[in-house]
Amino acid sequence: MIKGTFFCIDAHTCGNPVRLVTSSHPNLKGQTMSEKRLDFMQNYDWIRRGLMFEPRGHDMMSGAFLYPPCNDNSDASILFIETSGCLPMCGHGTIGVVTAALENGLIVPKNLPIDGRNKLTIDVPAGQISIEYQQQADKITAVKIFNVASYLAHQDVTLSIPNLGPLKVDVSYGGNYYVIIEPQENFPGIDQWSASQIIHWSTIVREVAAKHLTCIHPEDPSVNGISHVLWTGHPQSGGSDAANAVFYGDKAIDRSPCGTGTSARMAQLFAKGQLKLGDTFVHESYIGSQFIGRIEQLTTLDSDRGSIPAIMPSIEGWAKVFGQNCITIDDDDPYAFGFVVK
Ligand code: PYC
Repeated sequence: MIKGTFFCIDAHTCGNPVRLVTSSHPNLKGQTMSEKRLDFMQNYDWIRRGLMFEPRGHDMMSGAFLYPPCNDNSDASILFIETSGCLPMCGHGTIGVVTAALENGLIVPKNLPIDGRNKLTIDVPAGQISIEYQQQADKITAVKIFNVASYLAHQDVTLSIPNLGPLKVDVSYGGNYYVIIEPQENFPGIDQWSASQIIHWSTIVREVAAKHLTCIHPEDPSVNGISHVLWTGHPQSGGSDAANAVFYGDKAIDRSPCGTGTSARMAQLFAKGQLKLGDTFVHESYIGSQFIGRIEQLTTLDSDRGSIPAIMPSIEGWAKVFGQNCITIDDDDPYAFGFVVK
């Protein structure tokens, strides 16, 4: 029995894949994207596994469904589907989805440009985000995300990593929780480690961090857990302020500079006095592509232990659409729901 046929637009954001699924949307229960995400994870996760993992996807695959807006003042909603699960927020995914959707008439902005700036408001599981985009003829040339409130959750924690030694880390939130590791005695920087070393140590660091550190979003407990590891190092390209390699899923290094990772990194650097309100932060990916980050505003998050200082970051990047796909998930295929080679 065929389970489903999915039309998709394939794109990449600064090198990292984005598969926008444009048909066969499951009818999700809930009023908010946070509730709809939980319904998808409980009842439709086979779609994510089928479209993201091999043989239809690969280790880095990342995608999304567009849904109608949840709030009256929004233009659309996004549900993220990735090899790492259904993320509360994905920056490179948003840039790719907005580009592919606008270029194909799948989002029609409710409002005319304001002060010459094209704007959208989008509901995502982590909250409501604003977008500004630039367009030349029929192409979207840049997308800037005004992301959710981002904050430093744990500071200067020493983790004991078997066969590597102690690592001093921070944990920061930018739409997902990131363990952030800067160069130190047992880590020389991403420029000195191969991709396979980063992947090897990331799985161990994430496991150890998850055992020792609790991360629950103060305003939405369904957003919880350390999913990503962000390693830092010296930038290779001119104009970059910093470089990073973000590990996600089981074997992926983000080819883009990572939108939620860049937000988390700016929140960490702000909390440690190394960035201030209004600063820009050009962040470089493992392949040298760049996002422009900025600390737009300061805010607080309410928690049961009082208010937590946070930043409102923006991240700007570009995406290119390169193909269309019609993918069938047929359960007579032994690999219908994907596999991971470890
Ligand atoms: O850009 O936020 C991001 C992201 C998360 C995982 C991969 N990319």
